[in-house]
Amino acid sequence: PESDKQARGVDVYRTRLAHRSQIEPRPHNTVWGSMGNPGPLSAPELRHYADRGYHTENKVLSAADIDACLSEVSDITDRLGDDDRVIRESSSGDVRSLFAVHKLSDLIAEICDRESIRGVAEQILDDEVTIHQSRINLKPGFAGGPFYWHSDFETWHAEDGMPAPRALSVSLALTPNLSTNGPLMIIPGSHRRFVSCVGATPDGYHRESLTSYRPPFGTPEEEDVATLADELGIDTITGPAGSALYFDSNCLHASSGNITPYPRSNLFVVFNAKSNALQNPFGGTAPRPDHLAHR
Ligand code: 6CS
Ligand code: FE
Repeated sequence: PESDKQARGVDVYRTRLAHRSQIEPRPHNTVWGSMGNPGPLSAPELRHYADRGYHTENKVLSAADIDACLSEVSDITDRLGDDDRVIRESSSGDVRSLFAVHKLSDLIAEICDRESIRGVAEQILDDEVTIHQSRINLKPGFAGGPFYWHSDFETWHAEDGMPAPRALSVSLALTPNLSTNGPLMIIPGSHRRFVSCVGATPDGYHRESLTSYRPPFGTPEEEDVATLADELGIDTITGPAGSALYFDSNCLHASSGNITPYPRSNLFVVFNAKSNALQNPFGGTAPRPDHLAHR
């Protein structure tokens, strides 16, 4: 069984192979420890998270936090110009993502460290946590590009050497996330399956993957997305500015482009359990730079 394989140190999340394999059950838990772990979430909220793969909360950030974050981001992008941490839309040149924001801004570092944010991650992961990655995704009005279906864990396992899905993301809305401006879509319960992706990944691939609307590697087969969507449905995560979405690292998720006049800007913080420290990438590539995967 899977637990024996894990005990022998065999990789139970094989991906980026030449041929697609099946959709496999995830051998690890979603909520580590127990539903009685102390922390901000109630036991029913933890059970819902274990079942569907995410939890939402309003008013996690104040209006002052949001204004401060947005003005920091525009100062930082002005200052950095063409730095690797700044990812631009291939068509318009607008900023699409800004990585390592908790290292670029003391204010954002302080926000990430709050009980309502880091505390929830520690409760769900039942461990001390480190920040694996932080970023702001800006989806400007009229010109925001989509993000194709993927599991973040699949990428972090293959390209960063994250051993197990003992990690989660917190997405903090800096603008309203409307049904129309490219909100996150999640296949609820997909975090309990592992969908492997086809194709050996080239070194330096992150330069392409972060700007591509549908990257050639780390992208599940359409048939697999359809199978899971038919079985489990698709949830659209909307919420006012200041709301938070906590979601498992292995949820299949995506978002559409934004052609409304209303930007959709979110601060993402990825927490990884200390006991799940990065190893060599499981997809056989060289490790990605520190601003994408802090070691
Ligand atoms: O490559 C990565 O690490 C990332 N890419 C996507 C599309 N989502 C999560 C993460 O930032
Ligand atoms: Fe993602």
